[in-house]
Amino acid sequence: MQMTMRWYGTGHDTVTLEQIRQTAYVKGVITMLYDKMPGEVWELDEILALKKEVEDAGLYIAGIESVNVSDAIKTGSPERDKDIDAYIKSLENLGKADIHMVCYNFMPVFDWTRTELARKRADGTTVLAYTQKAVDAINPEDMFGSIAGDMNGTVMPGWEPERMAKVKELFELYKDIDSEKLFENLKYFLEAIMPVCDKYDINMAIHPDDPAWSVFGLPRIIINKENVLRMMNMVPNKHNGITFCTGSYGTSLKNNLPDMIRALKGRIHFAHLRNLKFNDGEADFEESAHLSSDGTFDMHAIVRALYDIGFDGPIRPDHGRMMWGEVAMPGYGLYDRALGAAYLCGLWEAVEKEAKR
Ligand SMILES: [Mn+2]
Repeated sequence: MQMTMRWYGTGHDTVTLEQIRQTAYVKGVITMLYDKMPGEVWELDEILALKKEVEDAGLYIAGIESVNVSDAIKTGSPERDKDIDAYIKSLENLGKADIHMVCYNFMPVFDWTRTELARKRADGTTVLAYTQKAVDAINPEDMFGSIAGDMNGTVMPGWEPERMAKVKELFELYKDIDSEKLFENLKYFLEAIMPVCDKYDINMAIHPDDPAWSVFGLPRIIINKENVLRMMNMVPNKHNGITFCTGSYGTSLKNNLPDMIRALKGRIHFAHLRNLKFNDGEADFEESAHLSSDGTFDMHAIVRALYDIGFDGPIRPDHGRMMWGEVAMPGYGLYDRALGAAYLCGLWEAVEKEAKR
């Protein structure tokens, strides 16, 4: 296991590499070239400059989150081959820079959906939250406007204002895309990129859809064990793997997280660990502290399952609460993610020492 933290890059993140290194728990970062649009090539010199900056700070790049997949690839439009060529070139350059894990997602239109970015808890911290009622009451075009005021002046990946200004057109693009078509387009994409992944030993780690059900009538496919196994089996290559995000799979209480981890052994290349607290069935949940007792998940059982399958990839504490007066991108402040990293390292050490006794 490698404990990491997501870092958006100088000028984009309120957290510095020095602060991350000083946590002592976190040795690596998960980062990205922030300004790259889907379909654009990640040039080798840009990747190497990012790598040098991280290494000069005493850390290393444990993986990329994300190299984004274009709408042309997701919808299977005629321009997709050009975008896939660019994607392959980016992977090749990452491989040459000795980076071997890439997270991506295949979600239509919205990368993830929360209806509140700053729900106030009783202790004064704020958290991201979701209620189905709020989604049902809103037009997709108004989704961005309803949460934009809570972004603390940051630009949240997947929710770029330029992209959100075109939501109507985006919905138009996806109007004939159902789950089957999306699976087909994912297969086409994966088959095209596997050779370069084999050549440079790059583990592709698809991020699950969040929440794990259809919103606004858009298809969602990476949502449960059955669908993930289907995805893995349709392109049977160990480089075709997943990001196990507990906060995304866990939005559906039907998903047994430790059981899923055990079933997906060997193909989990990256883990996002966070806890959710359900307030009213599946219709209302908020992102609690990582601590098991603050939420609904048994974090010990999740870490235990990862340990048992021999997981050796990067883990990152996922979204944290906003606390201690910090102003940062919602979910991506330093303080609560540092607490999360410390807690997860503690769980890991305990599980490991117990197992070896
Ligand atoms: Mn995640």
